[in-house]
Amino acid sequence: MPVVHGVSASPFVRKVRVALAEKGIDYTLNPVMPIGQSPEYLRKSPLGKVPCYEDGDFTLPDSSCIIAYLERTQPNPPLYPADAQQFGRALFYEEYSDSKLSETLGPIFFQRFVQPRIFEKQPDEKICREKLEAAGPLFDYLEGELADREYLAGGRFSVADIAVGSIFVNFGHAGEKVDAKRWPRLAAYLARIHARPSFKALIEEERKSFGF
Ligand SMILES: N[C@@H](CCC(=O)N[C@@H](CS)C(=O)NCC(=O)O)C(=O)O
Repeated sequence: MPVVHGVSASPFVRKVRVALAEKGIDYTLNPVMPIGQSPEYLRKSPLGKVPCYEDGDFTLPDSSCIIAYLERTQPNPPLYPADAQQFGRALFYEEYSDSKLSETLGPIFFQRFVQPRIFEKQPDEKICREKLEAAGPLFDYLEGELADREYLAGGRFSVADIAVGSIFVNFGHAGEKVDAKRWPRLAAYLARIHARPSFKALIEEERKSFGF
């Protein structure tokens, strides 16, 4: 059975787990922490990051690479739009989430969740306030992109929704949620995406294991 290396709280690990669930692929989770990895793990994942996917003697790091690989091994249901332009848009939303959203929302999760639980430190709320302020324009952007669409690209659930949905799970774990008065489309979209069985099962599993 394939193995996903990485802890469940990582939004990048969650991306891969959601894709596997959507495609109905069984796997086991090996909860490798993203710090102090063993030399053996670094040989599999040379950038020292989680997730890394392992199937027999095949190893592949990086959530985006892993999901693209899974699409080739198990094409149904597709997680990338067939239309060339929508395919490109889906890849861009994935990148927007993995870079811009992650850089902005990630530190809030780090302060509120990682600092107290892993490093036994109080969160720095000044950093959280600054990042929440910086998140406003990003939420405005997503609100505009969604318009009246159910999914971000291609008219169906795709890697774009996996990436965006996953980073917002961490936002929730950090005790935050998107203000539905200010960003009604984004808030409704996230509720829809997180209600899918693939996301819902992981969110419930994580909340339970974190004692929420
Ligand atoms: N582009 C990578 C990013 C993965 C990533 O940044 N993972 C974090 C945990 S959420 C990590 O392993 N950080 C450790 C490090 O940067 O050294 C992917 O999509 O898998």
